[in-house]
Amino acid sequence: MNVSWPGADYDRQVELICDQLMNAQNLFCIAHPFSDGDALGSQLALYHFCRSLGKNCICLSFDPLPDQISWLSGSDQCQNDLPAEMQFDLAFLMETTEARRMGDRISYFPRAKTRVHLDHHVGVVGLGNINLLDEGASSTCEILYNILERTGIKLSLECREALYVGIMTDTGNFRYNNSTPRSHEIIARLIDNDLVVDDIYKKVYEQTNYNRVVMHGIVMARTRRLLNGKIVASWLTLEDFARTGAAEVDADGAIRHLSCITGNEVALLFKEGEDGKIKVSFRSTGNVDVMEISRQFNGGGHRLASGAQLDGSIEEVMDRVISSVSAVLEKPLQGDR
Ligand SMILES: [Mn+2]
Repeated sequence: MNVSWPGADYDRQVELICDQLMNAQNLFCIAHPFSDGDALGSQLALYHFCRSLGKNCICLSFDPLPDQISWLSGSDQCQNDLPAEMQFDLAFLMETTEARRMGDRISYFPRAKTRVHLDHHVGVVGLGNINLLDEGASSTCEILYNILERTGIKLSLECREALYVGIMTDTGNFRYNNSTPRSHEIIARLIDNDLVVDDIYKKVYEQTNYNRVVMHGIVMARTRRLLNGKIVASWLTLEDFARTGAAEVDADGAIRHLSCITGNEVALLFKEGEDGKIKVSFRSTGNVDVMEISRQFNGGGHRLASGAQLDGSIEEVMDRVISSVSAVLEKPLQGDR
């Protein structure tokens, strides 16, 4: 069930979680595959908070971390397994939008007596004993801040940096509409007197590697326009990755070069994966609900940004997805569109 900040229901959940957090000694946290700033930021913020109180907190992370966020303090302490003999009082499931997306990682959930699920995505079903699911929050880091604030404990610089990066990246550096008065209020408290925002900005947005630039160049050079430019699409094959030496994370954000083209309503990026599946990223400029479209292919996400994974060759998958998007765009305008 979704709860909104501020409110009595929200407060009740925060208090339940604070109780569990303050009484736990051994904790772990887990997030969706391929960490982004919010997933890793929320894990590391919890890690630093726990450490400052002498608690043991293991951050589970299984995939390579993108350079943009791997500099965060504590990243090098992430582990890809839990010690077999250790008992855990509490687990935090950060941004665990769907059990299905977690794959085998779901087997870690029962290792803790109590599980707290924090998420801000749309239509998430709680997987915890205690859930705090707030679709109005900018990020999971914002939800976690609301919990940590309630403890009354002063947050360390490392903890505040991790929360800052989560809110910053999920709001597109405070450009998106999820940059609410509340998220700015939290940011003000996170900055306090010592957080160096321009250093963080440079590390997150102005440092890139050669492979990433080349991959983004390939995506841009291949851009195709369909339906009078309402759809723009591009693709990356396994051969592109092999030839350039780029990793999957280097393609992150490449879709932005497509979605900013004037007249575009839906941008699509198709990527061949090592597992033989084709990963499709959808971005809408506002009129089209791309979450609905990606659901046709068992995907999900947000109204304006979503994804799915399909079987088939890249050509077949492109045809199928482009047909579905075209069908939506060619429908006569509804009153609510
Ligand atoms: Mn998030």
